[in-house]
Amino acid sequence: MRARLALAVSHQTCELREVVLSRKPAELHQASAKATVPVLVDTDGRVLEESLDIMLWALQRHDPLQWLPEPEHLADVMHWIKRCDDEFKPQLDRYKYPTRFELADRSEPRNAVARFLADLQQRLTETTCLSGTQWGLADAAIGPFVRQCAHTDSAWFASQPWPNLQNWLADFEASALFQIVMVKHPPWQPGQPQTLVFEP
Ligand SMILES: N[C@@H](CCC(=O)N[C@@H](CS)C(=O)NCC(=O)O)C(=O)O
Repeated sequence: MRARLALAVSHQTCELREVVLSRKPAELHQASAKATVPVLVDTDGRVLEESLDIMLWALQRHDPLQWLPEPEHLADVMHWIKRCDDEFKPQLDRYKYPTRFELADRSEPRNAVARFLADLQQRLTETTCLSGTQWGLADAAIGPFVRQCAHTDSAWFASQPWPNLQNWLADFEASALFQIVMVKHPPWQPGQPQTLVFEP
């Protein structure tokens, strides 16, 4: 979803191939040995296998809303994204699927995700958006995971003392871009007509 957000905001016309992870098509394995999603295959055959790389690829081509940080803010923005990916996301998986991790309940991963969310709340008391004064790379990279976390137990998330974070998430979910990237597509099948998305 973070990759789709950047591709959509930068209006990169893409052929979208929706993948069901339990039925990965051979073409995904051929493009990427890692075979995680998302994968982007550029017109020159270059393959990008990390969602953040896809975001940067798209925004470096066209960045009409100036999502890419100014050089002086780059380290800060990348620091938040790295914390999200390295610290928060693994705990989010444990929080979402406790039985897969042989946890008796959600309490322990909940405490872990709450620490990061509380830091985001604090950040959002200092700046309007995670990226600074306007929505940008950090917001788009982190927003989808905060959303997953919030929807795992909506009542718990709503009951936390995080008004800035709750409003930030609500604004994201109400945005036009969110509606665009949430459009559902049927799983891709070989030979089907191209599904073009994010055209200017
Ligand atoms: N760091 C990678 C993570 C990619 C990833 O793990 N994607 C998940 C879905 S969100 C996946 O493809 N899981 C299926 C699998 O690993 O087989 C990125 O951000 O692109």
